[in-house]
Amino acid sequence: MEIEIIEIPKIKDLRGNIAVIENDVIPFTTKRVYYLYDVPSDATRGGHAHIELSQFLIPLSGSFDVILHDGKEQQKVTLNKPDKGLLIKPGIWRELENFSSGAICLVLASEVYQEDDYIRDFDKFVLFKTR
Ligand code: T46
Repeated sequence: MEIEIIEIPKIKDLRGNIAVIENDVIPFTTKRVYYLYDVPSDATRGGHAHIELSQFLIPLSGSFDVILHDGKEQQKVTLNKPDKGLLIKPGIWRELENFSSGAICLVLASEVYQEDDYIRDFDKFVLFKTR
């Protein structure tokens, strides 16, 4: 499985950095933005896949691990740089864990929230992938 890390273009000067997501930096138009914060270090978020939704996860602050499963293979990636985000396409199971103190995960999503786009049962996900 390919882990799709996208580097966000940035403008650096002595006052600090600006990272900008526009045009074709990510391969979808953002319809929703949300963020995870104040996540306890022993908590796990995610634990589902999406049928249609694409998302782009950015570690605005701190770090966390994302475990991805494509129905056959599992891989783990640590996000810890605010100018490097993770693209998660539809049909990928994801779990987020090991949040550092103060970590913030910003998510750009291709669709508004729809509960019927979620597969929240791993066995159903594996079945979905074999269809
Ligand atoms: C994902 C990971 C990274 C809403 O009403 N609107 C929203 O936009 C979102 C994201 C959630 N919710 C409600 C649905 C649940 O009642 O908030 C509650 C918690 O959502 P969930 O358990 O799905 O949260 P996470 O952190 O496990 O998953 C979220 C996203 O839902 C998911 O798409 O990939 O963050």
